[in-house]
Order: sequence, then structure tokens, then C-alpha cells
Amino acid sequence: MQFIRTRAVGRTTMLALALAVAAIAATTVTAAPVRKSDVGGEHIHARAGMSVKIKVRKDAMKGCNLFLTTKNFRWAPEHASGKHVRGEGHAHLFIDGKKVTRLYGPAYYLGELAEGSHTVTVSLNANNHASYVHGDNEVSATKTVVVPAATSTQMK
Ligand SMILES: [Cu+2]
Repeated sequence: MQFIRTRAVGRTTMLALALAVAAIAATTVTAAPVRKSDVGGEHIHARAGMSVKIKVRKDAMKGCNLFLTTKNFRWAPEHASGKHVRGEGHAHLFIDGKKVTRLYGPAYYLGELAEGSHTVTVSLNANNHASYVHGDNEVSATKTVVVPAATSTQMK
């Protein structure tokens, strides 16, 4: 995510600032659930009410932070790659459809994403890495993060 550095505050700068703030604010949750047929592999029927929600917030210094809120789910990094225990597990993080890492808890430093629009998806997974599902849908959440174009004015 780009930071705004300006040496002269004029009308153009203020407009750019307003646009940048608007762009950051324009993050939206996409409702379309991930279908297990899109994922393939193992799946495990989740207990009723298991869910995950995503928040992406600009870090005060650099990049962004990811925060997850889960329900009816217990983070169990100590059991990762072990046998399935009902309601336990970890998460998988995907950025623009590509798996980035496992998540072992509710917060993660995403770092700086390139300028443009990105999809951030988190799925809840059992200890054995199988996706938790409700019916045909993965227990997952997706957020679109828009990183505005650089608005810095360089002195020449
Ligand atoms: Cu896994």
C-alpha cells in the first residue's frame, strides 16, 4: 500500500489525497462463496455456525494487517497436520487465488500489496488440512482490497 508524501499542499494534492482515502475505503466483501468443487481435495462438514470474517486494515506504518473473526472454531496450531478433531484447525490464506501460507491465529501482517485490486481469501481448515464446508460451500471469506495508485509528488 502506498503512502502519501507531499511537499506542497495544493488543490491537486488535496484531491489526490481525497481519492486515495476513497480508494482505501472502497474495500468490499464479496459474497460469492467458494464452492468445494472449485477447491477439490478433502473436505469435512463443519459444525453448525462455524464461520470466518475478514477485515483488512491499513497498518499505521507500512502495508496492511489482516484480522479474522471466527465462530464455532478453535485455532489449534499445535495439532496442525495431525488428525481431525471436530471444530479445530487453522486457516489457509490466498491472495489473488494463490495460496500464500497457513494461518495459525486471528491476525496476520499482509505487508504491502501492489497497486490495484486484490482478492484476499481465508478458508478454515481441519488439522489434516481438509477444507471445512457447509453443504457445498467452503467455510471461507473473501475481501477485495484496492491499493490506490501512488500519489506522491517527487521534487525534481
Ligand atoms: Cu492446512
